[in-house]
Amino acid sequence: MALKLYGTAMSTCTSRVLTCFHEKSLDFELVPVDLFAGEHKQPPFLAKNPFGQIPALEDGDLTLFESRAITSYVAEKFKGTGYDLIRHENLKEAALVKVWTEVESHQYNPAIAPIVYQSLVAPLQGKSPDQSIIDASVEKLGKVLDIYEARLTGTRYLAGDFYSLADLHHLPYTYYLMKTPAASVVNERPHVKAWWEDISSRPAFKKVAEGMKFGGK
Ligand code: GS8
Repeated sequence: MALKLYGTAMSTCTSRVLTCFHEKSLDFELVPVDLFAGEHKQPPFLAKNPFGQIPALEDGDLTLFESRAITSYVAEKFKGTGYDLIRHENLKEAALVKVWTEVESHQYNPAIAPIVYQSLVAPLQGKSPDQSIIDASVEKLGKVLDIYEARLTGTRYLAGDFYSLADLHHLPYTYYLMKTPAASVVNERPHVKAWWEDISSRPAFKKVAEGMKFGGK
């Protein structure tokens, strides 16, 4: 039975999982969830994720939510298929992949998400972007990216000289960030910029990015 992902292609967290599917060359079905109609807050979807957020995965009788938990499951279950995202044959490299996936989750995402929300989502909801939130988040993100710049001076990717789930998890939010004036925070750091250009040009992500449009942008 094919994997079923409930979500929408424009959503960052859904795109994270879709990119993983493409890296692994898996068959899957994307079941659309209409956020604008509030479908994610209705009982059928709440039965899949009680927190009422997309995406959710169904694999036979297993239901999962949390995009990063889903990608980890998929990368592990299909470790012999497609690109190895978790370095499953090397314990130390696998541990570094975990370190940098945690960094994305706890350092990078909290800094970048408010910039994307204020710049692209708030206007769609008829609200004006709050520049003070954007400015504070850009400063926070800059500090995180100073550490990335130093790291990427020594290795081509975050966990080492190999692309991994750690890099992949950054793709959707950074893709939207690069459509805003805050893109300078990436462009000003040469190793971060080269890393971004490299990871965002992988065919798996290019396919996913075609569906990532916010109000036509
Ligand atoms: C976050 C899911 C999330 O924020 C994950 O899966 O990684 N930590 C979770 N989903 C958003 C769309 S992401 O673009 C969502 O469902 N928002 C609607 C809402 O919260 O009501």
